[in-house]
Amino acid sequence: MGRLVTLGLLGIALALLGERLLALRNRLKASREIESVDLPNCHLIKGIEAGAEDIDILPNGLAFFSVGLKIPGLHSFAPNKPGGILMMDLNEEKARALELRISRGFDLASFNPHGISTFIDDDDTVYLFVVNHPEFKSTVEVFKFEEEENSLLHLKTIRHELLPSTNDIIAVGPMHFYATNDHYFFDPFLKYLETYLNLHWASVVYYSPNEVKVVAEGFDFANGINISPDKKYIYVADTLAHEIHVFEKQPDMNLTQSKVLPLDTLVDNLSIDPFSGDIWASCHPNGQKLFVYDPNNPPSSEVLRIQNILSEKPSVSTVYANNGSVLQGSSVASVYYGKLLIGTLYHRALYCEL
Ligand SMILES: *[C@@H]1O[C@H](CO)[C@@H](O)[C@H](O)[C@H]1NC(C)=O
Ligand SMILES: *[C@H]1O[C@H](CO)[C@@H](O)[C@H](O)[C@H]1NC(C)=O
Repeated sequence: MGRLVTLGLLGIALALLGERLLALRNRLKASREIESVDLPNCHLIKGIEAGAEDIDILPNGLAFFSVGLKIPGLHSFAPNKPGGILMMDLNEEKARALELRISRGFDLASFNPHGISTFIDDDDTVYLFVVNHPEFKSTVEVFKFEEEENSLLHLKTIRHELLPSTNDIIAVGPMHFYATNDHYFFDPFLKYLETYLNLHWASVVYYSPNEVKVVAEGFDFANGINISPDKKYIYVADTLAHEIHVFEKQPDMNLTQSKVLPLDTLVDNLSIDPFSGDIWASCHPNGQKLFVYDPNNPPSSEVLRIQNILSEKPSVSTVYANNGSVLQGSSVASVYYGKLLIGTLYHRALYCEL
């Protein structure tokens, strides 16, 4: 009798695990293949061979790239090289990416940059916020950009218990930002379990020197975050739920949900066209290929443009799609006056004239 009960329980446990595994395959869109959508005028950017996880472009056309991200379990083409921040002037005919110098005192050896965001203060000071994973922990580094010297002056390292697994960031002040946590847990095994069990414990946190608070939660895997040009709305990509969430920003910086846009792909970074307000979403059509790297069947890339997100019927168009023969694992797409930059998690970066 006891043995029958044990067998029964074992059967139920196996069925549950099987169901979770099947659900995970769906969340990863493990069986999705894509049709190519080509852009005519594109070239790979020299000097970026091992990922350009995030890109942020200043109004004057200077683009920042965070490069060399390493995450446990994720492939890397340069596992021993620390990460860095590159800059490229999009106004130049033959724009090239140059590495920015970082001020002394900052630990470059453990620099592992992820999401980035810029903020321009009233006095024109440019702050660069960088999500960093030194020894796979999460911090936010605040730098001041010194354009004449092509350098970054390190101002502050922010650590907080509400920022256990930070992914992306959008700055809203010189020491103020919203950030996504892609997991609730800090420990790699618990993170894995959290994702596997589909707990939906990922969150968005508001940080300021005076107040730090969770302002949205219940995400499967909160990833890219950005803000509308009028600064009224915050957009959050939930990668494993295949959604973009739209929140209205309140005067106290709390967020109230105004809509959720379902998509057929794993959305990574979101960037905003400063003029039209269109959202450019860089996506992973097939998450399985991204996490289980096979050079013969590499991860693909997909860039979506979403117009009129606040309207009844937002329009979603595929601007670029590639099976990995050119670009693998697109994680960010950023536009500047008819130019499109597409970065990837651990591969190269593409520069296109639209
Ligand atoms: C990707 O597409 C190209 C043609 O566009 C094809 O030659 C190549 O075999 C495809 N690669 C994979 C991995 O499917
Ligand atoms: C995604 O893109 C945004 C905006 O360009 C950036 O701030 C963020 O760091 C990027 N990276 C990730 C991992 O979401």
